Formats: sequence, C-alpha cells, structure tokens
Amino acid sequence: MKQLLLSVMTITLVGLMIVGGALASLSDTETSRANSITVATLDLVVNAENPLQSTLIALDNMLPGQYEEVEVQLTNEGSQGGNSWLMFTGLICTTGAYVEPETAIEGDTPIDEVYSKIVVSVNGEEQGTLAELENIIIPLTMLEPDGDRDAGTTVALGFLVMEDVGSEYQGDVCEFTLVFGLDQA
Ligand SMILES: [Ca+2]
Ligand SMILES: [Ca+2]
Repeated sequence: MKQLLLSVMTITLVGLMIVGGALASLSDTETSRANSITVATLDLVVNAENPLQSTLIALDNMLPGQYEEVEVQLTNEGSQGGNSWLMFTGLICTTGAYVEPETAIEGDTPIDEVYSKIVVSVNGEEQGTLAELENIIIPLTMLEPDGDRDAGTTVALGFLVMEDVGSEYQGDVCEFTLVFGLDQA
C-alpha cells in the first residue's frame, strides 16, 4: 500500500513537471504610453476680431446709382479647414428722416422697403437684393487652418442703391445683421 502511494505521488510529480515544462516559452511585450485622441477645432476670425463685435457696414448718404464696397478679412484659427459663408438676417427697414418730398409722394402710406432696392455683390458677383438674400446662406471660400501658407481670405461686399430709387426712399434706413460662418469641410 505504501509503495502504491509512493508510485502515485511519483507519477503525479512527473506529470506536473511535464505540464510545467510545456507552459514555459519565450515571450516579449512592448508598451506605448500617453496615447490620446483630440477633436479638431474650427475657429473663424473676422477682421482679426474673435469674437467679432464691430459693425462692419455703415454706409450713409447713399445716392441712387451709388455703389460702395467694404472688405472683410476672414481667417481660420482652428486646426481643421472649413467652408466659409455669410448671411444677411434680421432686416428692418424704417422711414428714417421723414422729409417733405417723401411725405408728398407717400401721403398716408409709407414706402419704406428700401431693402428691395439695394443690390448686394460678393467679390464683384451680384447676389440679389437684400430682400431676396435675407436668411440665405451665401457660400464663400474654403478656409485652411491658420499657419497654412494661403490661410485667410478677403471678401469684398458690394452694395448698390438702384438707380430707380426715388424720393419715396429719401432718408429711409435699412438695418441688418451680418453673420459669417465656418463649417467643417
Ligand atoms: Ca471665432
Ligand atoms: Ca420712405
């Protein structure tokens, strides 16, 4: 019985040695630390203001047939290129100075919709009247991230008061908000 027990123990020990020998093998690992994923940035800057707070368009004493241009500088301080655009919104026309020749024509019915008498151009290309363009996105150019060689662009905004504007529009005022945008390309 003692011999049988010794034999079982011997077999078990040899078996464990064989299994142990089979588990042993060569190995190696490599580890990369401090890995990360960062979301890109898009940051539009207008006339070097970020955020933009200045009024850009303030054209006074415009005459019928007069055309004026205002240049606006757009840059992208983000890390990713984007498509820029602009939009006229919040248009409000008011009678402004109500002068005698104007009242003589208008009588009791004010004619103040001067936004239908102002034609907008972007970089020399006519886009339509302010009335037609309200809340419409006007695509501009692709803006590469700042630091690229050709980063930034100048947009020439043109405003023409139609030649057929008569005394019913004397002193009339058209106010609007100008929104510039930059969307992921
Ligand atoms: Ca910005
Ligand atoms: Ca008027």
